[in-house]
Amino acid sequence: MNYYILTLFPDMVMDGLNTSIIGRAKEKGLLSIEAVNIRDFTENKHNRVDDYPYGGGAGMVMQAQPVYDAYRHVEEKIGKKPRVIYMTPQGKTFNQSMAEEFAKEEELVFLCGHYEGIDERVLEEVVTDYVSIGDYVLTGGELPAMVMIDAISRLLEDVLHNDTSAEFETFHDNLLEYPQYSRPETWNGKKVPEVLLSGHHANIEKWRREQSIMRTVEWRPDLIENAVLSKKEKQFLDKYLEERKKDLH
Ligand code: 6GU
Repeated sequence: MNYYILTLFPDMVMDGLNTSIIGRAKEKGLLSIEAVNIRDFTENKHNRVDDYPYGGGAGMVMQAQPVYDAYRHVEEKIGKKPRVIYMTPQGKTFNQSMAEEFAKEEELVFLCGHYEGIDERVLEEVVTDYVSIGDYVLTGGELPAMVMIDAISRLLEDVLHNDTSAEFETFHDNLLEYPQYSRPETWNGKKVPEVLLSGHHANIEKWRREQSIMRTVEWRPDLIENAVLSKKEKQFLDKYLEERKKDLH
């Protein structure tokens, strides 16, 4: 995977992505990240990238020309039209399925805006995907791009040590993860659930799935209708919802 980030703050993204697992994946050659400074593509003496909005209004708008030339620089380097993701609170909300879809690409270009946005004409010309990371407003697209790169990169082959760990976690089957316990067996007067000490793998698996189902019902009820459940698990869910309804009355 080769990531390109079009940004006014290349140090911010490069510093953030050089640490931890993503930094190690870079060193291992599993992915590459290049930040392209949009300001390097200005054609005016003062390297200005923004100007007043036509029609008036607050704030400044990033101009089309430097954004387009920065994009073209990347396109020429790659030798084909890449997927270009514009980070904007107006976009489609990023989720795990989108991360899985983006992880299939060979190149991804992230366009990070600032100020009140970017001239619409260049967006129409280059952007293929409009993506938000949630319903709140940020000062720029750099943090969202870093969030997305983290979520996508951990799905790439060999990036995580444990090659199965991405499969058995939160959002797999649209369920939240089950609770985890480690030593000691008793901490602060609280014991680890007995079944986990039993060594009975089938029972442990069943208990974990049921915990995932209950947790999803309690914490993220919006996910449960799309959960991927076996017939037995569906029965467990129905019974749990039934009992819960009684308890609430
Ligand atoms: Cl993707 N960009 C910006 N600038 N703000 C955001 C966002 C993205 N997602 C939520 N807020």
